[in-house]
Amino acid sequence: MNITTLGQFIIEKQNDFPYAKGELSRLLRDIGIAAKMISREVNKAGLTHILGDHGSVNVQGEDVKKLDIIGNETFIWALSRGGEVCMMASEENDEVIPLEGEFSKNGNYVICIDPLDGSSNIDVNVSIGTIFSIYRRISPAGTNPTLADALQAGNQLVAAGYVVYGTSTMLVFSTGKGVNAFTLDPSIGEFCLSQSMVQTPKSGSIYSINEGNAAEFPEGIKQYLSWAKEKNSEEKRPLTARYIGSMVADFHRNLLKGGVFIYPPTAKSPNGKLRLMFEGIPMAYICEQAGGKATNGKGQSILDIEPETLHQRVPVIMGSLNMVEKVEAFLG
Ligand code: AHM
Ligand code: MG
Repeated sequence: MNITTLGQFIIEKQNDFPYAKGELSRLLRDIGIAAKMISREVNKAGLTHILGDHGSVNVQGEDVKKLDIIGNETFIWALSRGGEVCMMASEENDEVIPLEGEFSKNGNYVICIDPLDGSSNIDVNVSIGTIFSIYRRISPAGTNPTLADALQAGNQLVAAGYVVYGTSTMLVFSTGKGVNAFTLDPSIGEFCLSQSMVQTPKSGSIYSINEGNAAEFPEGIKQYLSWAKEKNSEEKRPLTARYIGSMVADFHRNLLKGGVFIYPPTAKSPNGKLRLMFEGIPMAYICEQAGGKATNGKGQSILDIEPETLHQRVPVIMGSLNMVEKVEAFLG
């Protein structure tokens, strides 16, 4: 049988990992466990209206929690046990969360996480995701971690990835040597390697943007959208519009098929909607590791932005190299 489980892959590849190999291996394994637990909860989410909605008490007399809260708590639990992570920052929490496991203070890593991205799709059985990024702490091990340990630019990342809860559950991550994708086989409860060294096509036909906001987009984006819809068979236009409204799912499709994902500034959100630490940086890292490009539309790579606050937002143009450069050309 030609199957490589996540556990086997991590052990086989750990010589490629930066820093102390065993620590990052254990950390990635813990992320895999948390992802499987969240996947289980996502799969039974449709039953919550039978068992009780958020804020109510279900038939077993337990409080029913929102899936994003469950996701957050699952990661805190999974990462507190191992002792590799000293601190977590989450889209769900205003402040950083120092972990309180017995060995956490000695942990060398900080993790930033969006435990359940695509909240508008949670209740309607449409794909959602988890996004994570892993940094080496700056403060010395054994001391209390600080906000500065989390506020690091994407070019300092040790690893990043996402989980997409779609028709199947997939874990896609990079430790800086390419992108590998694993699919959860529920019959054996293991993530199995399904695509190694993923490369995104240099060009594609898909553009993904919430065009409902078009009236508020920068002029260059409006012009790009008109160009994308023009008929030009030699240049394979019009392009194809695809937008789920879950960044992980939109990004994952474009990564495999070739496309560009755009969340531009709008009059209402001058820095766009997506968060630099929890969505912009980790997805930009995967994109670039797969041969794509990720920019803020102002000539700066998302990975080079120095974060100032935990929840700051960033405009995003990411995906196939040629398609991102085309959008940039319209922005001037
Ligand atoms: P969330 O973190 O509240 O779920 O918001 C992030 C999501 C992304 O997954 C998605 O790309 C975007 O919001 C969609 O926003 P919009 O509905 O404005 O198009
Ligand atoms: Mg989010």
